[in-house]
Amino acid sequence: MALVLKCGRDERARWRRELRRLLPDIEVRPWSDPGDPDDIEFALVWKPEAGKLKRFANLRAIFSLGAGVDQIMDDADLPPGVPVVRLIDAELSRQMSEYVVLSVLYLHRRMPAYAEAQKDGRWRPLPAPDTRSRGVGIMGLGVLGSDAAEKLRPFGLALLGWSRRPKNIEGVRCFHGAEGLAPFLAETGILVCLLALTPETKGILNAKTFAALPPGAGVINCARGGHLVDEDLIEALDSGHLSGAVLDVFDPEPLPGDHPFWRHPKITLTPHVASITLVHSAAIGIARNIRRMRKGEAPLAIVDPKAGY
Ligand code: NDP
Ligand code: OXD
Repeated sequence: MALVLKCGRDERARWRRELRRLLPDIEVRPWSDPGDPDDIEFALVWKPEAGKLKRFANLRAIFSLGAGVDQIMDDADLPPGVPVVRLIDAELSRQMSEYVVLSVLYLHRRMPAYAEAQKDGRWRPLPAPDTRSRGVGIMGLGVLGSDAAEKLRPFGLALLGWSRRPKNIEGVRCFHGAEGLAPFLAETGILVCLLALTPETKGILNAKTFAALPPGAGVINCARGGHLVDEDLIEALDSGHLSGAVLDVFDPEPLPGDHPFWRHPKITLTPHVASITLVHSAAIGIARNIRRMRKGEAPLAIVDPKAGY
């Protein structure tokens, strides 16, 4: 049995080691030199080049190396009938929730304004924020969004959530679908994007969405750069309608050196590090799914090709 691996150069040896440890009879082959393509039963990939997966005629599953599968589903030429399997991993959820809690509290406690004041050497106390009335709205209540909501709950903020299908989450006022978006945004003082990127959600963080948020709102995007219309964010920040933004993801990546986000005083940015796949943890779930398939069972967390995530 052979598995073809496409990951960053730095992680290659680690993935090979972990997969061999967990599945001793598996042969791990590099993407650039997979040998006889007919030997390949499984692919473990991040951003495979479009059209390349279909060269493996005996492929049984495509495992994503990240939680977001847009980097695979973008390929219009995927081998038909082969399941794409998402990465669900407790370490990914833990890291993302840390990032969301950090960023929400950072905006809630007006840290961007204090950072500005510090630059100018100004002692400028602002009124105390009212935690109970601060609406924190999470767009995307999937694996990561629902974990972030759970981790935010103890802080006593007013939690809201928005998703495609109805949800019932303790301590979160849940909205869904196109008709749920406006009432959700109207009460959201800090907006967190943890949506899947699909044709429906592309560009959803745009001028219309920002205008529907209360004045002074903040925005956190840790999903995909494609969700955000960059110029609309800059305009909403410069007009004073939005007070600050924390961004971890961009389109394109790396963010070009001359992009205005780098030097915008109301933007805090990080280089797509909100949650990083940890090999030792992620490999366990992938090995479990391969074992399931060997027993004739379907892998867990299959992407719905119609929904695109
Ligand atoms: P899930 O698939 O579990 O959740 C996706 C969420 O998006 C679901 O709640 C889904 O709604 C919602 N959604 C999709 N389409 C729509 C729509 N048209 N309208 C409203 N809601 C919609 O994904 P994860 O939680 O695992 O991951 C979320 C994203 O986080 C990933 O897709 C990836 O882009 C990003 N990510 C970023 C990382 C980083 O380091 N910055 C690291 C890991 C992930 P429903 O629940 O109703 O289906
Ligand atoms: C992911 C990511 O999708 O790192 O896991 O962005």
